[in-house]
Amino acid sequence: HQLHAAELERTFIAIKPDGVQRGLIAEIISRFERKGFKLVAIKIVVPSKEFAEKHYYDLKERPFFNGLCDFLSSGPVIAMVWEGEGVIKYGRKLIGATDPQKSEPGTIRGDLAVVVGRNIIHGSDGPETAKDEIALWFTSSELVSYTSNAEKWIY
Ligand code: RTP
Repeated sequence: HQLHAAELERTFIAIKPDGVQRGLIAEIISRFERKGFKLVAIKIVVPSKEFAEKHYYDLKERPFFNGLCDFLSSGPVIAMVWEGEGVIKYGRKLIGATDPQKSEPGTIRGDLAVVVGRNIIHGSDGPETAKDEIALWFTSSELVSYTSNAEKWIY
């Protein structure tokens, strides 16, 4: 596999079990795709509780940590890596505020979710987290480098 150019920003995005169960996979992928971001890794997995605890390690002191990890490991999750200029920050913008009651209409959570404990999607919150989360969920051989022709018109 070709190494990706260092300047191509990548973020980790997961559709949580509620988003998968509700049939929102295509809807969510479509929003990232139409924006012009590029999908470079994708898989469906049921994370173990231990794995969920690793993913949410930074929140281990929060009162909702245990319930959150139970929830993430309760069913299939779509794990993805998206690439593109500004994808970490803008991906968060597409997703909307953590609490769906506060996320704007037009965002994924604003349009499709109601409560914070069932907010259908996760996105890395910065470059360091993105790097760590991509490494936690994917091996380097699962990340695909390819040239898309649309890129020269969108980027
Ligand atoms: P995420 O990591 O899932 O993208 O969400 P986030 O950055 O927008 O929010 P964060 O503060 O990192 O919280 C992670 C997830 O924990 C759940 N949560 N529950 N009060 C609660 O019950 C509560 N607060 C947060 C949410 O599922 C949130 O996405």
